[in-house]
Amino acid sequence: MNAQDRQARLDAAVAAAREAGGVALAHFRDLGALTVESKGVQDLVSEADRETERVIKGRLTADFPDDAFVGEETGADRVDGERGTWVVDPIDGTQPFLLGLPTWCVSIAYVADDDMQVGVVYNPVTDDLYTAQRGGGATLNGKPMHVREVSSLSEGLTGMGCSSSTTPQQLGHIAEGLRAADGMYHRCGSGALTLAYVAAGQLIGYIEMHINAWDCLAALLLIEEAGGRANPFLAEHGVTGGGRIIAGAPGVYDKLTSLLPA
Ligand code: LIP
Repeated sequence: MNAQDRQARLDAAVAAAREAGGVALAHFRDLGALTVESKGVQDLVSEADRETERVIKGRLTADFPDDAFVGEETGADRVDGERGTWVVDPIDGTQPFLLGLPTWCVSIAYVADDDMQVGVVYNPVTDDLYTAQRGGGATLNGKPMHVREVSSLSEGLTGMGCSSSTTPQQLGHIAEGLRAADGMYHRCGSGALTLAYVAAGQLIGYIEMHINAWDCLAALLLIEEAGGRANPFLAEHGVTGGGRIIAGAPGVYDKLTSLLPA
């Protein structure tokens, strides 16, 4: 992918994230009007998710009609491995969103040539915009951001994700190992936003037994372009799959990996 095409997609992703973020924020300010549906254990959805995704998909497919699209709410559209693909979670952190908590975001990734090329994570509540393009570094609100320089889990907070895909035994194993290493966990309900906190140097790492591609691909690029390390999630799971995720400062990456049960 050339630099001009990559920049055009970054610009479009930022515009789409801000436009859709405004739509989601309006719903966030009027939660009582939403009908909440369950997709499973601790897995909720509302019309806010679907409307926000429609806004993003409408803008990006109009700007780039030859691109493919994967969205948490609308699924995979023309994904064939040959086209560039948008991978989108319109509201990551649906549960905090529906509870009126501020830790949710819009996550937009662009994947081409078997690699994440563009990543945008936007929190409309705080108006914090995290962006990265492959080879171009990572920014928070337009300023360069870098992962924290640490060598021990005791030097900061480690983000953890947990869903019904994580067993009680796996969660216990992770928590026990983290505490034994004098670490401490942080969970906000949005994997994308927590990963962005790692890229910004606020947390030192993130681990979860199973996360979906639309939750994490944008933020994984943020971390890599901010000097961090991550498991080869895209190679392992593609743009529609899911699985374990390990990401963080280089000095603690191996320690983070050791926390996850086999
Ligand atoms: C969330 C993920 C997070 C996981 C939550 C939830 P959603 O995505 O970002 O990593 O721990 O259980 O799945 O459902 O809010 O889009």
